[in-house]
Amino acid sequence: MEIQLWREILNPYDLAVKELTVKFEHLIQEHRQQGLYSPIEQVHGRVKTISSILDKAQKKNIPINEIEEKLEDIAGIRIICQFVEDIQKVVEIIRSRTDMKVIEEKDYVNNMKNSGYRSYHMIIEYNVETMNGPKCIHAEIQIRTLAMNFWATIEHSLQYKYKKNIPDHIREKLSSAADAIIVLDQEMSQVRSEIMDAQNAFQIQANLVADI
Ligand code: 0O2
Repeated sequence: MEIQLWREILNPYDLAVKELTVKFEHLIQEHRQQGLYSPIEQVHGRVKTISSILDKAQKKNIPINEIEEKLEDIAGIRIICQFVEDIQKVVEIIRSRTDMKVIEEKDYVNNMKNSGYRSYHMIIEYNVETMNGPKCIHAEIQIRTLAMNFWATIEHSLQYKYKKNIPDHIREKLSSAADAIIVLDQEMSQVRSEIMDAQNAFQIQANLVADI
């Protein structure tokens, strides 16, 4: 397929990623302006690269004309939370929104993948308005803690380095690191209320200074 045609196909996904990123970033801002703790700490978005789309389609035996229908993560949003408890709050926020429709959920937070990967995935339908009119696309929202994100980022880089064949001794290290992350997230949850209070007090102070 020609590069220009790919650009046309990916344009609505690019728009969706931009819009969704702004919407979730705005939620953080709304919470902070009201001196409230935000369950969302950071938001990142990306459109899958053409080579990554083609690799995944080949791996899953998806014909080229069915890629848009069957590959649900061409548009990807990653929401990073401070605490495990925040993940459920974000899930509920997304479920209750009228501008996106949840069509699938995968809970790898409570059902860790064999690799050690943990994250909550939601596939949504989202409408964008393009030059050619409205288009409904799929997007994947991954919700995870800072600690889960640390693990997934390192593991993803290793998968890339070793072309998905990570040596056993490194796999073992990743597996024990994944267990350590579960413990870390549990320990941080135990001091959650103290941290939330401290951050709220800091935010209120910052808002007051900004108003002066
Ligand atoms: P990229 O490069 O991040 O876009 P699967 O058949 O399991 O490979 P599927 O059916 O699309 O994938 O759904 P799943 O399991 O929900 O995984 C989708 C995405 O979750 C992946 O996209 C990764 O971003 C992330 N993910 C899933 N498993 C792992 C894992 O073991 N380690 C890491 N680091 N990330 C994972 P892509 O397209 O595989 O990769």
